[in-house]
Amino acid sequence: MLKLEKTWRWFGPQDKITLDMLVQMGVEGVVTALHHLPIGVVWTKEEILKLKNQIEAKGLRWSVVESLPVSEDIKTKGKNYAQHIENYKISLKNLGECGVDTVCYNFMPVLDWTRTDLRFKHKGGGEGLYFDYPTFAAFDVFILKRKDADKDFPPEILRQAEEIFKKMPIEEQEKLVYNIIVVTQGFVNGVIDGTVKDPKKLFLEYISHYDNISEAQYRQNLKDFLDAVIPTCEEANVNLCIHPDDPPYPVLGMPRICGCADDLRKLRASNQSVRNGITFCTGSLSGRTDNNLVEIAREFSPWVHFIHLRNTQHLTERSFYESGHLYGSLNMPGIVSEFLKEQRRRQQEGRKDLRMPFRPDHGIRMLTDMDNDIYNAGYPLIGRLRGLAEIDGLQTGIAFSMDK
Ligand code: DNO
Repeated sequence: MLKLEKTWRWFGPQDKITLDMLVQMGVEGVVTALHHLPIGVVWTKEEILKLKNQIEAKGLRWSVVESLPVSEDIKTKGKNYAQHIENYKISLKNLGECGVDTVCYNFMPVLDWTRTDLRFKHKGGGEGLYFDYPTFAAFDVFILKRKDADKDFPPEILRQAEEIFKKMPIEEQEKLVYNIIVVTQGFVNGVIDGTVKDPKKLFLEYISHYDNISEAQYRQNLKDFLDAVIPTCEEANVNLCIHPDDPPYPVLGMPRICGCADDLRKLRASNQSVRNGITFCTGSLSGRTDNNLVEIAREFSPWVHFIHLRNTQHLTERSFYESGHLYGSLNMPGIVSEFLKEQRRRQQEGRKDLRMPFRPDHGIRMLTDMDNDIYNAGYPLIGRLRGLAEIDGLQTGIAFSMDK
């Protein structure tokens, strides 16, 4: 029975969740990266094969690279632009020659994903990630004190932000800075790590690199990046797939250009190779209540090379918490059905890329996840295992009735 490949994000040999554990859990493909290498350098075949052999020795496949990070110099056309593009191309070529064929990246300025609370209490006792828009405004306007930040928020949100800020003890403010600028970024190859003395200052400096980059210019930068690397993907048989912006609209005065159907249309129009693909991240795209995810999945499924599945519960138009995998504001059966249909279409068309790897994205911290602090924020063992099992059950049921 044709089903989406079951994958799991593994943070490499340091990860407390071992490859043996993944085998036990029924994982088929591993999603990982050369996490120990700094952004911008070449991934040599030797390094790639070292990790790949480790994965394959357990009977698993290195299914997706998440991520081959795009440096700030590439995004902003900074001084190392040409060198970093060249290195990116070599890394893609090396990955392809080593048989790793799917590469995820994002094009979010400075920040990757953003949350205001990493331990939001659920009714049942579990904990998960939370994005509260007024708290984020409080961070931007009153804590970071970014110039003109107040102009970016509606008056009612600003009023709430001020209230929140007034009641926020200094330790809470520091925690918010840490949550937004450091901890969610570090393990995903962020530009600022925990060793930096004054993260706010450095962060504002990075933000200032975007002062003169308009949305149109930023789209052009993405197109230039794609036009430079996609020919290498074609030669090396590598599918590149952009991760949507999270949250999917501009934040901190910088452009964000991959957050809705229209953005994805522009992305596809800018370079029409099938290698110019998409990581369909339900959680990220759901950060806008006007995004209809089933429709977006239907429209773009031919170019989706990788799928992140998780649910969110909307609280207001822009605030939400991550509610596990099956239950929440999103129609998960509808979304999964679209990809199972796409798999069958690909089979009929004779396409080779039938795996369509999905991973349970994030998870609720629950049960023995609570016993210690050994997992990356958003990536607990039990919460994700529950998501893997739920989605696999869902897809098995749907695939069974489709093929009957
Ligand atoms: C968050 C992840 C992202 C993703 C990158 C891809 O949990 O989905 O950090 O890995 O944006 O480059």
